[in-house]
Parts: sequence; structure tokens; C-alpha cells
Amino acid sequence: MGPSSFPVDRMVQGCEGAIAQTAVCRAPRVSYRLMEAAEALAEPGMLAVIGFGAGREEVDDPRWLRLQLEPFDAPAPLECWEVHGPVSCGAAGDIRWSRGGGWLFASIGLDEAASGGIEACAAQAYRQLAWFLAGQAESRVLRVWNYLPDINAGEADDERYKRFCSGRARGMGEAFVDGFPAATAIGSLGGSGRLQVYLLAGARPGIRVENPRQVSAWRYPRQYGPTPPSFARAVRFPAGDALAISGTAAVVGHASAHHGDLPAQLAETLANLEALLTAAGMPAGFDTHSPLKAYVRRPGDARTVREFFRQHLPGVPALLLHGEVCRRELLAEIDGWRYA
Ligand code: 3EB
Repeated sequence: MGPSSFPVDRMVQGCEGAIAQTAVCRAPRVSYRLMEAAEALAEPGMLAVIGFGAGREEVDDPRWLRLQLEPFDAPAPLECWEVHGPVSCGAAGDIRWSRGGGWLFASIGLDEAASGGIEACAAQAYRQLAWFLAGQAESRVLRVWNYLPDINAGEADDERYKRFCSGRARGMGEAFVDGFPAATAIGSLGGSGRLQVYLLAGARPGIRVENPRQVSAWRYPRQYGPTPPSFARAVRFPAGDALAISGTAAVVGHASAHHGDLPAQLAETLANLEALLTAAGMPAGFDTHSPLKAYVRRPGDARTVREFFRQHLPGVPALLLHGEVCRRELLAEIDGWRYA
């Protein structure tokens, strides 16, 4: 069943029916909440519910996504995306989707071996997503997350992250001509052999934000791989009410800073996050409504990362996950949301 099973004119719902095409929809509200998946999914306006780790329940709902990343907290919260208005959902090929409030959530999980390796798998995932989005009113991708096993395995240009970047760029095709979305690409542990990609799209493009402290990722020099990564550092939402922040690490210029020094990497990462807020024209600082995720390479570092949040980002909802950053020397990465 393809997206064509939905008549396009009926899908132009935007925020409030007929005004959809001109209205600017309020950004989904992302929060971390300690509850059961079924309970969260029963709440009105719930566009997506994301759970973390192998211990999380399995739920048969396209809005539910269980990520292959282990949380450092037990019990771990769910990530909830709430929108204004009714939510519908379905499946199309390998894609599971939901829509509401002018927004579209879509996820895909592909078995890498069946796809012929990580590069082909990434191309296939992005090709399917691009095909699906092309038939939707909400076809502008603002934010995308990618999780793949063994991200640092393989040497030089054969490193799996670099192969992933090549496949992703190939699969994106012309679907991202507006510019790249904000993104995260992180290595998952546990060896399930699956690539997981999910995204948030709307009817209008966001405003891309780059970090003046960093070379834009798509301009990285050749040493980082044959295909530079396809992402913007952040995307401001059309109504100006939210900033989606890409995976941010201790990269200055194009180089990794502070090899092997976690506290220095975290401080550099925070400087990058603050620079993004400034570049986006948003007030400085993160608050109790700015959910952030920290991906931590070595489990033994989780306490240090937690303490860093307590000291430098007090009150900020932080979800710590065991994940590998795409450059081996980087020990942690932070992504998340800042609401206006
Ligand atoms: C960096 O700054 C760190 O390939 O989608 C961060 C966010 C990183 C997204 C991606 C990679 C990606 O280059 C790595």
C-alpha cells in the first residue's frame, strides 16, 4: 500500500483545516515522561512516542518507535511528541507514519544484511522516505535521526559511518533540494543489524541555522570521507517557536577538539550549543522545556555527563543514552530542542 491511498486534497489539513496552506503550524512539543507506552499513546494529540532500549515494551502502533539505544536511567522516560489537533497513522511499505497538527512523523527500520550492507541500506531507507514524502502535504523534512550499529567499524573510507553518508546522500536524491534537515547520526550498540531512521516533516521548510564556530558539515574536507555528511546544524521552525538542534559535539572548525578529554569536550559542546542559539536569534540558555539527549560512548562516563548537566544545564531535561559518536575520538554528543 502506497501513500497514494490517501487523496492528496484531503491531506492538506495543516493546523486547522482550510487555512492549512497559509497557516504556520505550532511546532510539536517534545518532552520526556515517565509512563507506559500505551498510556502515552492514548493521550490526545500524541504524534509519536519513542522508547529506548531492549527492555522497552513492544507496541503495535505506527506512532510507537523503540530505538536500539540503551538508556543510562532505569526506569527510563519516554520521548513524547505532542501536536495540536487529531492524529491519524498508518504504514506504507517499510514506513510507519503518523500525522497531525500540520506535522508528519515517519520511521523506517531496515535489516542491513537483507539490504546488502550499510551503504545500500541507507540509500534504500532514504529512497523509501523520499518516495513516501513526495506524496504528502507535509513533505519538507525539518529533522531526521539515524541510528546504525557499529558506526566506527571499518578503516578509512570503509568506516561504516562514511559508507552510511554516501548511501544517505544517494538515497536523498532530489528530495532535499530545499537544503539539508537538522540531523543526528549515532552508533547503536547491541548488534541488531538494523538501520533505524525517523523524521519530522511539515508543509513548510524550516530556516537552516549554521554554527559560526564550525565548518558546515556538507563542506567538510575530504579527510572525513568521500561524501560529506548531509545535515544542517539546526533548523528553526516556521512559526519561530522552536529550534531543532542537530547532534552537536566538540568539533571546532572541522576538527575534533580535546581528544580523550571528556570534560573539555562537554564544555566545547556546550559552547557550540550556545553559539547555535545565538545564530538562530534565540535567547541564551536552555531551560526546563529544552529536552536534550546526550549520547555517551563509554558507559563509565555517564556519571560525568550527568554531573555536567547538573552543573551547567540545571533543570534541563536530559536523557543519557549509550551511543557511539561518528568520530572515534569524540566521547559524547548532544542534540535536542529549544523552544522560544
Ligand atoms: C559532527 O559535528 C558530529 O551525519 O547526520 C552530528 C550530527 C554528526 C549529524 C550526521 C553527524 C551527523 O560532524 C557528527
